[in-house]
Amino acid sequence: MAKKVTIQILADLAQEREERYHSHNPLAPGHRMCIGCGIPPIVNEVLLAIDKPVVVSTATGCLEVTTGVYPYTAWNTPWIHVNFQSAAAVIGGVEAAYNVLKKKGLIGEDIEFVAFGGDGGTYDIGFQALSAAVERGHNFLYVCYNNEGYQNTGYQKSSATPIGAYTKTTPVGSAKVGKQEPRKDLTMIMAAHGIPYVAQASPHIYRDLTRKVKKALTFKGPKFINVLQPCTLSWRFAPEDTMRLAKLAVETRYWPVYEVIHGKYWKVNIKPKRPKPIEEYIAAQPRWKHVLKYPEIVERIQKEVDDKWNHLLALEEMSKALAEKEGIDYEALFANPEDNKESQ
Ligand SMILES: Cc1ncc(C[n+]2csc(CCOP(=O)(O)OP(=O)(O)O)c2C)c(N)n1
Ligand code: SF4
Repeated sequence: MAKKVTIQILADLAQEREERYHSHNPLAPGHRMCIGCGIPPIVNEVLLAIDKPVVVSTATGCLEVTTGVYPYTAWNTPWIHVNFQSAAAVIGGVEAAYNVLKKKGLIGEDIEFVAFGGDGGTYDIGFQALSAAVERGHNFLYVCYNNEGYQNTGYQKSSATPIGAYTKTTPVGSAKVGKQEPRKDLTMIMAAHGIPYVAQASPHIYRDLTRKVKKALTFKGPKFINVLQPCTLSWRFAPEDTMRLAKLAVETRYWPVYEVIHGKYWKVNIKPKRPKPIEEYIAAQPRWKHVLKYPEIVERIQKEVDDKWNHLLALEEMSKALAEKEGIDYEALFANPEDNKESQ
């Protein structure tokens, strides 16, 4: 009897989850992203963390081409695809129009505005539009799903591609071994805009990502979250290893997860006690593992990782001291928004 009841409960739970997935999931199943692609969990975690109606804009890229193949759509929420460089400009325009309609009493409900762009559409071609939209102070959240290359067009390098990685435009040969330049640090650049909230996140720590979205939305004005997104096809790992790759990126400190409030207060969310060497992360990716034959390149990558990590820790320490000087409760600044709700 007990067994039968348990099976029924599990069946009900599965049914409920299924219904929730189909009725509330902002990005429905049936899109055409590659098996194991890191984009769908990121988009779903971000949008499921938002309790209000949402309008989404996306730049051209894998997310867009796989979710809006005419006459189908995977979007269960109002969605605008715009040209490659304009996701931030367009969501800013939509938010401005909404403000006018709200002022005229033509819209009553509160709506959130979210833009998604790949690293090509965010670090490179959409950067000017993004920087301008946040400078204008529009109230929106921009999420970069960062797969470190232009994947939709077959993997060309972007300014997020790491040193030594193979791409179609940074081949590996006797003259040059993959990409020569280090990754652009867009999260730092966005923090330098002094906007209310900036963060880095990883899809394998989905609770952290959810919390960051909720935290971001407690601020009015522009917010930016940069999420590392392992790309099965171009990084060339097995589809079941997506979250393992994301985890390794954090464990090696290649992708620190942290948040910045008003460009002033910094908090590193995860500090691996025994950080893994960068070789482990590199070795897991056929797009990159050729560099293991070149100790000087590995050393350069490890140095980049260590320098950035130490810089982040220094910023964290400095902001703690600053908060103290200003009489601000540093821990309260980064408190979980759900905790605040409970204590109200
Ligand atoms: C102005 C312009 N240049 C180039 C293209 C071709 N194009 C479409 S998607 C894309 C790559 C997008 O890369 P990214 O933003 O990193 O997103 P991902 O494909 O990785 O999702 C390119 C180069 C375009 N659509 N418009
Ligand atoms: S190419 Fe990469 S980013 Fe694009 S859908 Fe496939 S796995 Fe995802």
